[in-house]
Amino acid sequence: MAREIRHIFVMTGAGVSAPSGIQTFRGSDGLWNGHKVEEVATPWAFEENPNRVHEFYNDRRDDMRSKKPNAAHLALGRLYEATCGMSSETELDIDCTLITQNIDDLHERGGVEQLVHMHGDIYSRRCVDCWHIEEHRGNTSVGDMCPHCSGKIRPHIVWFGESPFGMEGINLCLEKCDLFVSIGTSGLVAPACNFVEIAKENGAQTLEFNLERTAISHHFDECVLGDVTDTVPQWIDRLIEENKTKHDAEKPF
Ligand code: BJW
Repeated sequence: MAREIRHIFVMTGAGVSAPSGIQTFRGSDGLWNGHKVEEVATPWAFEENPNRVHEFYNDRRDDMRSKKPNAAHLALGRLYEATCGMSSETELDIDCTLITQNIDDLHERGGVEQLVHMHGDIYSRRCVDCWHIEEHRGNTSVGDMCPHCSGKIRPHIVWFGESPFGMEGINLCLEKCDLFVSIGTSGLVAPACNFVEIAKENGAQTLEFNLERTAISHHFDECVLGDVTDTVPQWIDRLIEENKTKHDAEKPF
């Protein structure tokens, strides 16, 4: 029998922001289609040509500024409010951890106040020497220096060959979650593509949302095919409704 859901782990990828007009990475209209990954998303690329890398992220930041959260972001904001919101008694007796591989801020603007950006965040930059991190919403250029140690500045983004952020907390959540949900990711990039197997080994139910089957679909108990702006709000409405009833029934009065 499936165990009761007390902890949900939601991981999102580029597919959740695609309906907002932010390009995904792979596929015929993907970002990597116009760029060589190794020229812009590796530490070696930055060493060799920092100007090109800054321009790549400056352009993407400019593009992202006008984008708005879509129905899937807003639904996840509702889930956040119902499970982790600021009110002393949340609607559901469930907690939820949200992790995104995306570097945009559409989850935050959709109402999720706390989440881990495991591949970094396009509105932050850091010093390559002392790791001073600062929020920065404008452009960065090669001449910009760290205010603390005058070191070189780079995007606060995880490139290939670098360690994703928050892995310790992610591993703990993968061990304890009862439901692991993957939304809009191709399952081609490690370590995120391995999370479903870890959660499953620890007894979690697993659920995938995508337009099509992915490289990791066979690991999931259930795959819901369709646009995330339809499928995710439907799932979250149902989850809240079903669990609210349970939560109310458990109250003594
Ligand atoms: C919809 C939809 C709609 C669309 N509705 N669905 C050889 C050499 C060097 C490294 C390696 C190597 N072999 C393996 C590695 C490891 C490497 C890796 O996995 N490489 C593979 C590509 C082979 N990984 C790493 O290097 C990572 N680090 C690491 O492993 O460190 C070791 C370590 C592990 C654990 C602990 C400690 C240490 C780092 C990976 C960094 C990834 N960085 C990027 C770019 C930076 C951010 C940026 O510039 O934006 O992150 S790559 C890019 O891919 C980006 C994404 O976050 C990531 C995942 O992509 P995502 O989100 O899945 O997007 P897509 O485009 O692939 O898929 C979109 C999906 O949405 C599709 O399935 C669509 O169908 C779907 N979709 N519209 C529903 N409307």
